[in-house]
Formats: sequence, structure tokens, C-alpha cells
Amino acid sequence: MGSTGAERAAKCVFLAAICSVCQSLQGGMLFPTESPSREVKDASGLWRFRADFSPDRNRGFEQEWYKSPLAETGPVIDMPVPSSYNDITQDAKIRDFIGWVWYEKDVWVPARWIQDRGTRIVLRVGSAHYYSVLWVNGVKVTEHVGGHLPFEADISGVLRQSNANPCRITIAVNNTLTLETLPPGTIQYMNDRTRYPAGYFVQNINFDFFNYAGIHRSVLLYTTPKVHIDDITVETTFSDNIGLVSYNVSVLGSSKPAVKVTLSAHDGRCVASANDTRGVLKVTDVNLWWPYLMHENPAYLYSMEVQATAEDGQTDVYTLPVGIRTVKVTSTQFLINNKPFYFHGVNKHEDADIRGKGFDWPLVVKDFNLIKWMGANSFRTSHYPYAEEILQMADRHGIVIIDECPGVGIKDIRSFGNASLAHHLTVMEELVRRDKNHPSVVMWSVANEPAAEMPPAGFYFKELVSHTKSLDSTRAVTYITDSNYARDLGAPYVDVICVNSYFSWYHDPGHTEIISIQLNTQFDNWYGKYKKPIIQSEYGADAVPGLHSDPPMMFTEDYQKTVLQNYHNVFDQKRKEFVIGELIWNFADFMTAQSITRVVGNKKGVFTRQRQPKAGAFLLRERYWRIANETGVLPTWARYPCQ
Ligand code: GCB
Repeated sequence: MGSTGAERAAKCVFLAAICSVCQSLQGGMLFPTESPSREVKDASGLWRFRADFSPDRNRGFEQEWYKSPLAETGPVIDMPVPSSYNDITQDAKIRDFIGWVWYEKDVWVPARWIQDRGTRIVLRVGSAHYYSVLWVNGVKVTEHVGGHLPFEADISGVLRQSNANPCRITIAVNNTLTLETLPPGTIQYMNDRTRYPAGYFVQNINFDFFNYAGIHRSVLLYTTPKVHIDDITVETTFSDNIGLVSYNVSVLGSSKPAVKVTLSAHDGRCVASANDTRGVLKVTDVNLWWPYLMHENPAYLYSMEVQATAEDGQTDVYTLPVGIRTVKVTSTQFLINNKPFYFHGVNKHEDADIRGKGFDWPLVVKDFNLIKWMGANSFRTSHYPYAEEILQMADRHGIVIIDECPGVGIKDIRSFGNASLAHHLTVMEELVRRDKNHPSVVMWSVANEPAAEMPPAGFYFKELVSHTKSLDSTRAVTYITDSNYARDLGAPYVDVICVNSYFSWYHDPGHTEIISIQLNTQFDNWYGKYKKPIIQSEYGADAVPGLHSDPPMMFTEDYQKTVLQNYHNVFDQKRKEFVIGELIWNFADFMTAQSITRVVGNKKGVFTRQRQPKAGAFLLRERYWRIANETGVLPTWARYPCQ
């Protein structure tokens, strides 16, 4: 298999980029919010767009498309941001495109931002898939490896120097996956000229969702004063009725900033304050952050206002919601605030018609409504970090999160090498840096179904899990296994065993009668060997909405329901022992690559892709509310449907 220019170029670009991020991360990544000292300007909307169809996908760089308006170097089309670009046009070549695409937008920057030299102007991309390079007025300001996580650049200097307003933002995004990206992938050139045209190549992947690409989350411009709060870390605990909030504030742009921290309750009353960059705030009569359906007053958030003032009087203000709660794991239980927590929830995807993985408020709010309607108390961000706004919703609604990094499809032994590990560690740092202050996040998942029985996996997961614990000792760490036989080499390092299985689907298709024996064996194998609590992190069956048969047959709603019922019978026994959760695969149908096993995507959703319930959703709803009624303290309004 020969390597062409495109492949070589892709490799060079990726290696250079990955090496540049191998060192520990510098600085924070606070969510941009407005405050008396900060302004935010959203650059979402219509951007100009062109895919680089040149044979090696490199024409944009050769012709320096960032140097002049994109429309001057070739045709452009409208492209919404945020959105995946794949399903926006009628062109299959854009849907299935692999390589560099170019986005451009002119944005007016308020004159006062530029004139006031005490103002920092930051350009921030919520996420772009996969590898991005950013220019402002033709000057490169940053690059970033990896989708699903934010990146930003201080563009004050470039804006003041070029003096061009509106400023022209250009973003080139490449969705090529290699053995060292997360998720990994390979580019395969088809060199048999009797079967494929010259230059024909495909992207191979080992994961089961469409590799949507583009600018998936908002592009923002925001300001801070020169003295600015760069990062805040909070860790919480409590003793009796006293809540303790350890905080650490990092301030840049001043050698001796004065820092003031104020914690306020819902009614605005100040409950604790301090005047230092780090310390512990004591909250008497604390209101703990409780999960939905576990307490009468769930999801209580305090508001922590941080003020940093420089010697010249310039002040920055940032406000962070803070939930006070603890997480502990024993050999049979998962404890939130020292009370057993049972995960009855879902696995999700960021996925919808037309916009693909583009952030969309109506979809986010609808999904939370459905989650609460079902009586679910948790979800896993399978198979990558979700938008920050989704975690903020989870904080506010008390939905518990297992926060997963994009380590999905690590099946090739070459993806366990040093370069892959270095990148994986960096991604975990980026994830923890972004999500460390969310009370909803109780566990980090470092990977999904890696080939963890391969010899290098022992070292790989030891490093990955221990590094994640060194970044955050207040949460549990796991990865998701698909072994029924407890053969993983990474398992000794995790706190909770999360196991996926598809009995009567991928194994013994059509035979739901074997679920009980096989699931019991799976649980006993894992618990017998590791004595750690277990979550059934995936189980399910495809159901094409509207298909029925009795007795049930595969792909009908009835079969999906029967599979679920058989799993539930075993869960109900084992949750009295060491099973601490069940997460259905999947919340909703979602798009995948085309294959002979997928009918326009994966149909294991209990909701359709348009969020209409299948029979399985009603079954889960009965079950989840019943479990909540047994285990939680429900407010009267929440007693439906089992009084
Ligand atoms: C799995 C994967 C998930 C797939 C699912 C399936 O084990 O973790 O990404 O979509 O199975 O439906 O095959």
C-alpha cells in the first residue's frame, strides 16, 4: 500500500501538532460568561465554506487561502455554525468528505475593545472536529488537535496591529483520523486500478457513529481585563451540617492581585467569603447538591463570585456555580453524599437530523425533558465530551454524569504506543480542566471498549487512570469494557467496572432465553475477580420504529422490549449485591457509517432520532420511576407513575 502526498501531509501535520501538545497544559479554560468586567460576542451564524477537493487536500495551504477573503480563491457556500457540515448540502461528496475544509466569517469587533489597551480579546472555539488551524486577518493565532473540547487564543495583539475591522476569522478543519488520534482511524488507499479510480482512499474507523465534522460548538469572542481570572478549581466535602469548599484561583496579568471570593445562596445571601487566592470556605447549614429523584430539593447550586484586582485598580469578576457534594466508591456501592446511588439512566450521543453533532438548544432542552420524563437520573457522555452547556444543564437539573473522553475504537495494537498515550493523557488533562467544577460529573471514563486484553493495555491504562486520578482525586475513574470474561489488563486500575454486553443480539441472535444465564455469568466473573461494583454501561437491541411481531423477532419494538425485560430481571437480583447501575444503549437512534448491519444508522434508541418514544421507552419509564420510588426521597410532584 503506497503512501501518497495526502497521507504524508496528514501524517506530518498531525505529528507536529500532537508533539506540540505533549507537555502539560498551561492555563485554564473557564466557560466564557458575561460579568461587569467581561463581554461575550457570539460569532455563530452563517460562515463561508469550501471543502478542499484537491487530490492531496493541500491546495488551501499551498495557495494560502487564509491570506485573502475565501471567495477570492474559489467558490464558497453558506455553512451554519455550529453544525456538522456533512448533512447540510445535497452533495454526497461533502457528506463523506475527508480532509481539510475551510470556514470564514467577518466579525465586527467593538471599537472600544480595540482602543482600550487594558482589554484582552480572546477568540474561543467550543469544539471543531478534528484538527483545526485559526487565522485572524490572515495571521495564524492557534491550532488544536482533537474534537469535542474547546480551544482559544488571545487575539488582542493581532487585532490592534492589523487595524482591520471587521476582522476576518478563518478556520481550517481536518477530519482525518490516524492511529494516534482519539478516536483512532486509518486512511486506506485503494491502489487496484481495475477496481478503484486513481487516488481513491477511504477512512477506516472502529467506532459506531458517523464521523461528523466541522465547527460543532459556538465560536465566541470575549473580553477580560488584562488582570484576569485564568482558572478556578473547587473541591467540596461536608461534615454534619457544614459544607467545605476548597478553592484555588489563578490570576494572570498582575504580580500581586487582591482576590476576593464570595459564596452566595439562592436568595443572594452571602454564606461565606475569603480574601485569598486559595482557601477553604465553610458553609453552615449546608444545602448539598443531590441528584434528581434522590432528594426533595435536588441540584442545589451556590454561586461563587471571584474578584481579582490589580495594583492599578483594574478588576476582573467571574461567577462560578458550585454544588457541594461528595463521591465515594466501596466494593459494592457508589455513594453520593454518603448515600448509595443507583445509576438508572441512558447513554447518549450528540446527534440529530441535519445538524449532526452541531450544538442545538432546542435539542438539548428536549433531551433533558425526556430524561426527566423517563425518571432517569444519569447519563454517560458516550463516546466523547459533550458541550459545556449540557453539563451546566445537568448541574442545574441534578442529572449525574459519567464524563467520557473520545478514546473509542482503540483496537489496533499500534494505537497503544507512546505517541497515542501522550495524546490520550493530554486529552484527559483538557477534559478535566474543562469539567472539573461540575457537581454533576461523578466519574471520568477514559475509554470505550479498548482492546484491553492486548499486552500493552496494562501499562497504557495504568498510566491513563493514575494520571487522571492525579488530576482529580475527588471522582471515580473507569473505562468501559466489552469483555464478559474479566480478561482485561486495565481493570485492576479502575474504581468501578463498567461492562457492555449484547446477549441475544451480537451473540446468540434471536435467543432472548439465554440472557439470564449469560448476564449472571458476566457479573459473577467480574465481581469474583475484582470485588468492585459494576455498572451495566450498555445493553440493548435495535428496533425499527413501527415494526412489531409476536412472538418477538429481531429489529421489532417487541424484541427490544423483551431483551430489556430479560436484562432487568437479572439487574433486580444483582442490584441487591454489587450492581450499581444500568444505562440503556441508547437514548435515541443515531447516525453511523453505512454498513450492512445498519439501517440508516443505529436503531438501538428507545426514542427515534426525532425523539419519539418506542415501546422500550415506556418500559424504561415504568421501571425507572419504580426504582426511584424505592430508593429515593421524591417530592410529591415527582411520584408519577408509581404512587
Ligand atoms: C457498543 C459500542 C457502541 C455501539 C453499540 C452497538 O458496544 O460501545 O458504540 O453503538 O455497541 O449498537 O453496536
